Amino acid sequence: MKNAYLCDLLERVKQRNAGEPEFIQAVTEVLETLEPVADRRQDLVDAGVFERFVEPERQIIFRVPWMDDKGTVHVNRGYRIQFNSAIGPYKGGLRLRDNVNLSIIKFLGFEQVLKNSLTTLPMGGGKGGSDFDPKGKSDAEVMRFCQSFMNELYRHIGADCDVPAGDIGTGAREIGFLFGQYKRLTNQFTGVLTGKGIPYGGSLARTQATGFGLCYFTKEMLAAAGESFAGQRVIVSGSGNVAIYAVQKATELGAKVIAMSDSNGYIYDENGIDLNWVKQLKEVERARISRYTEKHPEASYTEGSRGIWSIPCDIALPCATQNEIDGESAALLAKNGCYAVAEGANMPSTPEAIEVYFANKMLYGPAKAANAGGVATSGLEMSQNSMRLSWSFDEVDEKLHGIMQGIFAACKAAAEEYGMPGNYMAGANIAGFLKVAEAMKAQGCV
Ligand code: NDP
Ligand code: 2IT
Repeated sequence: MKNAYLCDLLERVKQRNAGEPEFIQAVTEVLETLEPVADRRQDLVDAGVFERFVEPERQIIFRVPWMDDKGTVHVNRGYRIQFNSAIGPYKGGLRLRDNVNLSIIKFLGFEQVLKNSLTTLPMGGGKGGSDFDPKGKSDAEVMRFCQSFMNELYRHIGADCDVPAGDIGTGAREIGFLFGQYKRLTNQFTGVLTGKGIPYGGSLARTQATGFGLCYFTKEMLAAAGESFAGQRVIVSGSGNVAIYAVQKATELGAKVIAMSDSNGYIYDENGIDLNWVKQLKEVERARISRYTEKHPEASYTEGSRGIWSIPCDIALPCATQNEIDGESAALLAKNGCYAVAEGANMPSTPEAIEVYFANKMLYGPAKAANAGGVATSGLEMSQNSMRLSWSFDEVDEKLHGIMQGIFAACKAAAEEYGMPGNYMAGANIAGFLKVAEAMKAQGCV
């Protein structure tokens, strides 16, 4: 990066947020790709938009005490980062995972601002969560945690203020408990959370949306290069909400998905993954992916989730977590003939991995564009809640499809306009940023 102003800003971000490696990683990538914007748009520099853009509007950290089934008290830490409200209420998921910390929630909130802008819907960006992991807890323990979490969070959120949703560890069960407690505390039935169950205001197709949207985006990216999913060998990491519906849609589009994983290890099934069995294991039994081979002894299970990237494939869809593909894994993918990576997870590729993609002229669909279908459909859930109406599955799916096509077109156009054709990472960052930046400038120094 040559732009002295952005170099200086990045230096200050690093100093001010020392000890937050994920946040610094996300900001570094974005500022580097925004260089041509800063070069051309002195007005945005003068309005302090870049400085304001990298500082969250509000950061809330709170104690979450809860009691387990044996009567022992536990104390977790809750977070909600309200990053940017220039184009709409704060919007973004809640992550429940033992490794959650301020750095992770801030990077997610920062990326969410750009992602939500790309959807074209009126949503600002935020993220939250806790270092509580629902894995291995009883339903009653999860409920008590969620109620305690909401006992503090409710005062900071609202349908026109901040609308949380799911992320890692937060699925329909958790959203239900959170919604119930919000309603009890406020005596209001509003669209304050998305990802709700269908009987109480959820949107059809929200469960499928991130995985389906990832494949709709990837389909566009492949088509622009004269390729398609048909007959391709695909690896999908993870076996949670995003991964499962990415496998379903990629298969519907003609691909053969040969591997999936969880945080313990990966399965490899040359016959194509039996998704109904994975759904039974993961969605119903909350079991480990290692049990896949009980029904498919011809498939293999290997301990350690990173090994999944050593399997030869054409297309890789990382759908587990941040930094799951490092430079070494990316080099293996390239060496084995993988020509496209599209990200269902947030920031799954390290900067070194991204360098490998570009050096090998691979197609690269960055998370904030490729996985925006989840939050886009959350936006559609908000619309339905506001209208007190609900749309059919096909109606929502069709809108999602159109939004993902629009996001790809916007990334492609911005990359070309700013002299980096084919660089959808730069295109996503620039297109997402410009809308938020214009709104921030118009609203003055706030
Ligand atoms: P889930 O909790 O449903 O599934 C997460 C999956 O990733 C599980 O298979 C989990 O394995 C695995 N995983 C989680 N953490 C790690 C880790 N540290 N190392 C290896 N594997 C891990 O979450 P989602 O499917 O909702 O989220 C997956 C990714 O997609 C996240 O990056 C999330 O931010 C992103 N995303 C989610 C959206 C949504 O709508 N849900 C929208 C956009 C992005 P295990 O079972 O062992 O925990
Ligand atoms: O990372 C994400 O975009 C999500 N976890 C979904 C957020 C949402 O508000 O639906």
